[in-house]
Amino acid sequence: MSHPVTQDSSRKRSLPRPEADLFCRVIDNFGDIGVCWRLARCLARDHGWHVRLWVDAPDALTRIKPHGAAEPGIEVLHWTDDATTCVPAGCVIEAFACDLPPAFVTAMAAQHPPPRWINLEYLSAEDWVEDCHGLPSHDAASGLTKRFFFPGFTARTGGLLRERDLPAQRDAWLADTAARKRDLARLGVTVDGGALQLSLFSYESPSIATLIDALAAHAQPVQLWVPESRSLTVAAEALGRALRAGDVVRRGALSLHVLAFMDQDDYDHLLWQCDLNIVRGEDSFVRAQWAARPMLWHIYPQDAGAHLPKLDAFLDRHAEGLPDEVATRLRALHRGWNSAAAVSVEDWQAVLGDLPRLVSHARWRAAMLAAQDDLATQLVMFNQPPI
Ligand code: TRH
Repeated sequence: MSHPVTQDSSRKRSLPRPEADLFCRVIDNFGDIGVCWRLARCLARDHGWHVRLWVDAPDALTRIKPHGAAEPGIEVLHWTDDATTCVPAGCVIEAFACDLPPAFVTAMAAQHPPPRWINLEYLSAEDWVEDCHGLPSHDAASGLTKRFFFPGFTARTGGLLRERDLPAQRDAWLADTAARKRDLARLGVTVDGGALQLSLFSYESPSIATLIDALAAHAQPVQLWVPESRSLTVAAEALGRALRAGDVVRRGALSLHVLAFMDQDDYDHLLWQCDLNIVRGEDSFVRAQWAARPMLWHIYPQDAGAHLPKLDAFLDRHAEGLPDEVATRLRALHRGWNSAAAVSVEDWQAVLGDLPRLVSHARWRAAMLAAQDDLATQLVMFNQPPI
């Protein structure tokens, strides 16, 4: 039974023909819908597009979408094959090769001219992305041409998802003590001014146990903020007790605070206020870079270490400009965290000692990346028919 999940579910007909149909299939976790929701918001807010967002698992969206008011310009629809019987928009975005409903592709082929069919790929820092970005692919069944859109870190890619005013928003929020305290208090975050601030949002990793040991032994008090997620099960094992939102556990210099899973905007606030963020996947990985703070990336694990070249390619770019010894320590931390090797307490102590240098580097990287056109802007330009 399909139940359209529209902003106004009482309305059967759709809004006027949208500029984009964006299809999202939730594989697991929150990244697929996290990226698609953010893209839809950028297209609507920064470019005035009306976006029809088709989601096969709308419940995943409710976890990350700011609660309350509808998002102007975005119509969220439950993607079940019989629900996609509408006139395709001028731009059809297939997120992460999710395979569009055949009937929808047939409807696309019946349009004259047909919509621009864009396949939004996963983000990678690898060099080959530049050669593949924008390439066409002929779909024999429909006779249509699909074009590949690769996010990336360089001018020869589709860029990174970023709201147009994000850097200014971030800096204004950080400068507004009252807003910061109010927004963080709502999340259960009370910052101890003398304590180092870290956040943890990773997959399961044996390194979480040594992170706890390293922070407990740290010379300075540390507050570790852990939203309810897959990190929590390993942290609970390491601490020998169950953990749930609202819990605070102290070990030496460390106080570990468990937070409820929050919406994307609130999670940005947590990232912005921390001194170092441990993130994962794709969207939180990008958001940590926009936070302009040091970070550790837990890449989405793949069999036989297939994810490691992607990790190394990112570190090659991310470490550009760092002193060699600092870059070496940051790589060792990433390699340890992203492999069975696990990270030693000494690895953590070395990188925590590098924080002042890593902070200035993170600020420089964020400003350099923000100088590039953001992904939604590039996609709007990419969508223009050839002259
Ligand atoms: O959840 P993820 O592991 O998603 C992954 C990746 O996207 C990966 O590339 C993909 O292959 C796999 O799914 C299928 O990590 P990611 O990408 O960081 O997405 C998490 C989303 O959750 C992101 O939009 C941030 C958001 N978030 C919240 O909204 N609230 C929170 O409290 C937290 C911690 C995260």
